[in-house]
Amino acid sequence: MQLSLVANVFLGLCLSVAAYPTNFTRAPIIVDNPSKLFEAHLLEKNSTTIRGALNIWGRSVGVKVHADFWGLPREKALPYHIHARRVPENGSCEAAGPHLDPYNRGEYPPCNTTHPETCQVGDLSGKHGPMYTAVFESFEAEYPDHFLSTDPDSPAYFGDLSIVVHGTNGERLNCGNFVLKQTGTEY
Ligand SMILES: *[C@@H]1O[C@H](CO)[C@@H](O)[C@H](O)[C@H]1NC(C)=O
Ligand SMILES: *[C@@H]1O[C@H](CO)[C@@H](O)[C@H](O)[C@H]1NC(C)=O
Ligand SMILES: *[C@@H]1O[C@H](CO)[C@@H](O)[C@H](O)[C@H]1NC(C)=O
Ligand SMILES: *[C@H]1O[C@H](CO)[C@@H](O)[C@H](O)[C@H]1NC(C)=O
Ligand SMILES: [Cu+2]
Repeated sequence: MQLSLVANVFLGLCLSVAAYPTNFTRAPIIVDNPSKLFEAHLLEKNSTTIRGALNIWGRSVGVKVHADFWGLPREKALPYHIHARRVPENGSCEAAGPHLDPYNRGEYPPCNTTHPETCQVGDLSGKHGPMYTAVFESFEAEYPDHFLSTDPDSPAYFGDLSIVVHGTNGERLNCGNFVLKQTGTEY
């Protein structure tokens, strides 16, 4: 009797430990986001030519992202992400820390665009494609993302974080902090 209880507890622990990695990495779809617009502008002071901004609106399901960047190198695919810390006063993109990754995806296995729920939440270019410049030195895109939150109580909240644009070798080229631009209906 006592032995079977111990065995059951042990089995239960094993099962929960074994089951944990199968689903702890998947990002939940965020619903009922507060209707807020956040904007992150790349630094004007930065030593690169790369400038632009990311606008993100909270929606009833996830968010809408609008990316608008220029001064980019031609025929390059540049990654960009939401990073987990703010850029400090000195403008150091290094200080923005790692990606926003509330469900501990890490870098491996790499983000697969056909399964965005298994990507790091902050990995925008992994989920939606990098900034690609063919003929022009600019990049514009608009897309929905189901996994970001405009609610400060959510682990997927990005409103007090930053974006970083990377070079093809992963180096940090320019960055900027999100600020609240508008509360209420999307325009
Ligand atoms: C994993 O999935 C089970 C069953 O679907 C669920 O009860 C549990 O809450 C999930 N765990 C996590 C950490 O999401
Ligand atoms: C910039 O500021 C941050 C935070 O204060 C600090 O950790 C970092 O070392 C500074 N970097 C440079 C290049 O000054
Ligand atoms: C991404 O997922 C799809 C569908 O499951 C699969 O066919 C593909 O091989 C995956 N790509 C990579 C690079 O793992
Ligand atoms: C922007 O420029 C460099 C890359 O050229 C980057 O390493 C740095 O952190 C950024 N900040 C400033 C203030 O230049
Ligand atoms: Cu990044």
